[in-house]
Amino acid sequence: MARNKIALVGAGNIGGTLAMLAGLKELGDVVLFDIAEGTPQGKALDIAEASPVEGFDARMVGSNDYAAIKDADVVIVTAGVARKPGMSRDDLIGINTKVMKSVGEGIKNNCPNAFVICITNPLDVMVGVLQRAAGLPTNKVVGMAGVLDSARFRYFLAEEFNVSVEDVTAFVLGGHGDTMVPLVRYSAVAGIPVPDLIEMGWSTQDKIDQIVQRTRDGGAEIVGLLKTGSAFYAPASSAIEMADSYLKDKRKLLPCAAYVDGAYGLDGLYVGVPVIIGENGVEKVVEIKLNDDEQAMLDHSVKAVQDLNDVVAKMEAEGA
Ligand code: A3D
Repeated sequence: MARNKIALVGAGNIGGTLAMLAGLKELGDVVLFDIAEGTPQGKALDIAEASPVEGFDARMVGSNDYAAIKDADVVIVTAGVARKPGMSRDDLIGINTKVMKSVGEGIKNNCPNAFVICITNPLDVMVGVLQRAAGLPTNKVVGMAGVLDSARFRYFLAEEFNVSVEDVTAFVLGGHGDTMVPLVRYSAVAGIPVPDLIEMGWSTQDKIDQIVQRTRDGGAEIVGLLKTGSAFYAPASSAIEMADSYLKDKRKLLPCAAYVDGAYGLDGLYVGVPVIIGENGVEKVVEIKLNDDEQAMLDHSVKAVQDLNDVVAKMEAEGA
C-alpha cells in the first residue's frame, strides 16, 4: 500500500517542525516546498538524516517546484511572512493575500483532491483566500488556529489546577486574534467544568479571567519573547493533529477555522468553530449552545474577521 503524501508549502519555522513531526509520527512521505532556494532541500535532508536515529521510514524531499506536491493527500500551508514584535496579525494581510493566491494556484494544478490546512495569518481571512484560489470545496480547506488557542488555554488551566494536561479539555472559538472567545463553560478537568472547579475552591474567577486573557495574548507573548518571529512548535503540533484526524478518519472534534454557512447565524465565512474532521475533511460544523455573553463575544469576533474580509475584497476590487 502506498504511503500517504504530505506536502508542506512553506519550509520556514513551522514547515520544518511539521516535517519533523510528520516523520516521527510516520504520517507519510513528506515534500517541503518553498520559494527560498536550498531551504526546503536542506531541511528535508537534515530530517531524513535523523530518521535512522529516530527509527522512522518516510521519504523527505525538498523542492522549489510546485510539481513536487503532485497528488499530495494533505497540504499544510505556512507560506508567507510571520509577525515581528509590534506587528498585529492583520499587518500581514497585503503580502500574505498574494502568497495565498500563488499557493492556491499551485494546489489547484497539482493536487486538487488534497485536504488543505492553512496556518498563514491573518488566519481566518487567509484560509478563505486560499480556498477560492485553489477552487477546492470548502469542506477540504480549513484553517488551524482553534486547536492551538485551545492548547494554550488547556496548558494554562492544567498549570493552574496542577493536573495533567491530558485531563484538561477546553474550547476557543471565533477568529484567531485578540477577539477570540475562550469558552470557560465548555472547559473541564476530566469532565468537571471549570465553573464547578471554581465553586469547589480549586481556583478563583479572577484567576480564570487572567488565564482567558493570557490565552488571547498567547501568540503575542511568544512573539515578545522570540523577537525574530512567532510561535512554531505548538502551531505545528496542532496542525498535525488535524492532518492525523483526516488521514486516519478519526473524526476528532476540533475547533478549526471552517466555512460556516447557516450555523451560528453566519452567512458564508471562515471562522473558528468546532468541527468534526474525518475522511471527507470537515464532515460537520458542530453548533454548540451559547449564552448571551458568549454569543456577544462571538459576534464581536466574527465582525473583526468580516472587517478583514472587507479589506481583502477592497484590495481585490482595486486590482491589488
Ligand atoms: P517563517 O519561518 O517566516 O516561514 C515562512 C516561509 O514561507 C519562509 O520559508 C518563506 O520563504 C516562505 N514563503 C514566503 N513566500 C512564499 C511563497 N510565495 N511560496 C512559498 N513559500 C513562501 O514563518 P513561520 O513558519 O513561523 O510562520 C508561517 C505563517 O504562519 C505566518 O504567516 C505566521 O503568522 C503564521 N502563524 C499562524 C499561527 C496560527 O495559529 C494561525 C501561529 C503561528 C504562526
